[in-house]
Amino acid sequence: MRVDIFSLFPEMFAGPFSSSILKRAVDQGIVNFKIHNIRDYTHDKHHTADDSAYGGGAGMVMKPGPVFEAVETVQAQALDMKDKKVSVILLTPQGRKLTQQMAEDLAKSDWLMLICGHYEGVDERIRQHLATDEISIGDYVLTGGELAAMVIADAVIRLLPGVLGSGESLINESHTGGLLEYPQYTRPEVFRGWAVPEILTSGNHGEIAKWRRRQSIIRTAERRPDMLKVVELNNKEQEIVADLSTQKSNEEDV
Ligand code: 6GU
Repeated sequence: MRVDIFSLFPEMFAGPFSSSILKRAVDQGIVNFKIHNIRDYTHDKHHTADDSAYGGGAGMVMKPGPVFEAVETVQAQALDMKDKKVSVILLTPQGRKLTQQMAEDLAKSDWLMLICGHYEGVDERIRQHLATDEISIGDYVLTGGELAAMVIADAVIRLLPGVLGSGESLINESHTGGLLEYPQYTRPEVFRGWAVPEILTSGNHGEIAKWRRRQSIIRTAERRPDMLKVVELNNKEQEIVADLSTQKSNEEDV
C-alpha cells in the first residue's frame, strides 16, 4: 500500500513510522510512506498556507491552492498508480467517526492520501473537489489532523497481510467480531496474592474457549452496551446478557 500524508507539520511524523510494527511494515516493503510539506507548494515569499476567512471572524483558513497543488503533483508523478484504488481523505472533526470496519475497508485501498487539516478549518473547496472522504477519530478537538492521520495509518497498516507476526494475531482482538476482548493473564500464576482464574490453567481448551466468549460478552455488556446491539449472539449468549441486566437492576434495588 502506498500512503502519502500532506501536512503543515511533517516533522510530527518522525516517531510513529520509525519504530515497532509500522517500521517493520516499511522495511518489508508492505507499505510505502511519503510525508509532504504543504508549504512546499506555496509560491509567495512567506510560504503562506492560510488566510483570513471570507465573511470575517476570528481564525485562519487553509488556502485551497497549496493543498490542491500538493496532492495533484504527487498524483501526476505516480505513473505506476494510474488505475489503482485511491482514497483522498481529509482529516477533520467534521468527518465520519473512525471505526474498525472503516479501517478494514481502507485496508483494501491501494493508495491512501491523508490531508491534515489545520487552523480553524480548510477552504470548503478542498472538501468538495479534492477529498473523496472526511474522517474524524472521535468527538473531541485536536490542534490538527496529524495525530488523526497517524491513528488511521496505524489502524489500517496493521491489517495489511504480513504486517503482524504470528504472535500478534488479528483474531480475537477487541472490536473484531463486534465484542471487546476477554481478560488476559500471563505468568506468574499468583501475583501479589491475586490468582489467575483456575479455568485458564486447566488445560481444557473447550472450556477455556467458552469462558473467554462469556467474559467477552460480560465485558462488552458492562462497558460498551452499544456494541451489543449490532453483534449476533446465540440464544444462550443472549441469556447471559439478560441475566446480567437482571443482576444489575437487583443490585440497584438494594
Ligand atoms: Cl481528524 N482533526 C482534528 N483537528 N480534531 C479531531 C479530529 C481530526 N478527529 C477528532 N478530533
